[in-house]
Amino acid sequence: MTTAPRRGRRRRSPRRLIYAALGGGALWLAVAALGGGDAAPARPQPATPLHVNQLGYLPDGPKRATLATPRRQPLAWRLLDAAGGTVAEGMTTPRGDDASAGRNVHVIDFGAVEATGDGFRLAADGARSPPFAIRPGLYDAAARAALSFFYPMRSGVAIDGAVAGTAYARPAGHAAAPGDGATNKGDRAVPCLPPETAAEQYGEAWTCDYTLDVAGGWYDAGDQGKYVVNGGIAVAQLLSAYERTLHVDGAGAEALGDGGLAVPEAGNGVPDILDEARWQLEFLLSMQVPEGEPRAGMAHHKVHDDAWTALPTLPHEDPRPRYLHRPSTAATLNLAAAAAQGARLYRPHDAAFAERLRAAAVRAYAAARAEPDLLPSRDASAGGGAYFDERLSDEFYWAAAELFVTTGEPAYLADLEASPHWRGTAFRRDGFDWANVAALGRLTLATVPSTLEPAARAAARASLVDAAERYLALQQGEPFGQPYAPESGRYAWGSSHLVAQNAIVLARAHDLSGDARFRRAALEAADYLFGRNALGLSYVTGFGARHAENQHSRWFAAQLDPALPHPPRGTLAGGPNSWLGDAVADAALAGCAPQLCYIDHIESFSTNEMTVNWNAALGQFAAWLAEQ
Ligand code: 9MR
Repeated sequence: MTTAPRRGRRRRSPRRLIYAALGGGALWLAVAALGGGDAAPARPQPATPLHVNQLGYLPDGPKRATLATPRRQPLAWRLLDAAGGTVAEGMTTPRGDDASAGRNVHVIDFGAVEATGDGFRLAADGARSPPFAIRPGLYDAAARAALSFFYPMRSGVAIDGAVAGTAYARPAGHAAAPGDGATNKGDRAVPCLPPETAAEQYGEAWTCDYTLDVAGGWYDAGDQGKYVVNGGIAVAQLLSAYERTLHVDGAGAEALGDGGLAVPEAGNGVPDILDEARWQLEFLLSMQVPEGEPRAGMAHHKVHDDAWTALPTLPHEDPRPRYLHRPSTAATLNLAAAAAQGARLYRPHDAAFAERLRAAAVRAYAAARAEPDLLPSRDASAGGGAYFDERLSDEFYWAAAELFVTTGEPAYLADLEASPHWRGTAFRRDGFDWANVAALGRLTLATVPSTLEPAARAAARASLVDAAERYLALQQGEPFGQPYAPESGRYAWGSSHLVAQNAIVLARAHDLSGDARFRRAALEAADYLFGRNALGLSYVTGFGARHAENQHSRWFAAQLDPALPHPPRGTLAGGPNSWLGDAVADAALAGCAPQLCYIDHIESFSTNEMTVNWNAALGQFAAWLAEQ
């Protein structure tokens, strides 16, 4: 089950990480993480105990910082300008022991400051913060970068250095046609798993007798798999960022128009974010089982290599065979939801494409209803993530919501009304993600005009505002200002995007209610992502004085090979993960308090990966931030 690393590589590769699937287990196993006598990486330490949003603060927004110190009494603080002069001063508010950081902390509130400029620092308890700005427009570049992240993630096409930046130019990955004899197999005619492999991974000798052209789409993450569930939520959040600009007065930051992003289609008359989303939607459509085949209309769960490849491996150098995995109801409903949403948004730009999306969504939804519990497998994790999910009521709800809003068909409304999510809350305390998607349906019902009855629409809106109240209350208990306090007390895999998701709910509640508390709460949530956290690190590459830059990736792998680039500016790191789950994290972080369970190391895939769904959350949030 272990994949041998490729031999005879041209590039220097000081460390290699090899994965094996655990037969019968969902976890990934790092079998050779620290080769060559490398010392285990040290436990990360903040550079200063005074933590700020390293981008800065908006003049009319909240301005808070967090100080870690053993001292229990209020302490004096000063705000210094770039020349070192005192602009403001005050006393800290002690907040006691913070379980998320494992430290005694104080909050500094300098919200009354009216000065603007760059190069401010806070000073307190003998410490100084990193520099930061107080001015408008702080998030414009971050929004553009976070949403331009997807282009260098494209599969099946050469990445143009003139668009993405010269360091990001690369040949097309997985683009070879059958018969080319290329080492890189290409996604143009991908077969289904061999039955003996399916028997091991799915418990049945499943296969198919067709191949599909599934070239295109985005690579998921640091690996080169393409997964319909994760790809679906990612594209849906990009579509939602755009859709908001159609329905919210004053929304419509230029970043979301034509020419706002670094994509090759800029200037074609179509909003760039729709150009980018289409690249992925076309891939999702290609994963649908063709008419006349068993399970026609369902979507294959995923396509990826048969075994994990070593780091680094550029997409066009991946030599492994790739297979379609068994269709799943979850993937089918993701396709239905994302395609249904796309159908209403592309109609003004390309009616034929919109119609293809609508028809595919209708077909997928019907196929999912016909086979409502075809699950992925926990054990299909050789060469790709399992994306196992066994609770599908939320996927049904999301798909029915998108189809109802797009088509107005009463049958979808009937399904919605019968869903356990129709009345219950759709917003989890811990944040929505690829496996928990009811929030996406609820956000659409609450914010997109439709033929929903006024009372039902009002209920959806009230539930959104109610969720925002709950995130606000969580945030008030967090001295670092993140609206994220998981029930278990432990931070999840991809925690940084869960902060962004809860912030998006706050932002959308502000859109609906105009309640300024929600706007301030969403703004303060950004502080955590950009450096006001226990590690004093911005989780967004290229933004902030100290930022993550070694996210787990097979091709943005500068840490392993200096000839390769770091992840692009605007890449969100997964962030602290209390469960750890890779050899580097296990060695460096054992016993960590939740916020400290993170290491900016390329081999720490459980704390420091990058993926399209996390960046979609960041991009949607940052687009809102840029507008403030
Ligand atoms: O984001 C996924 C997270 O919710 C799961 O806990 C984790 C383990 O199964 O997998 C994450 O997804 C990874 C996927 O399996 C493979 N591509 C990279 C993804 C991000 O780490």
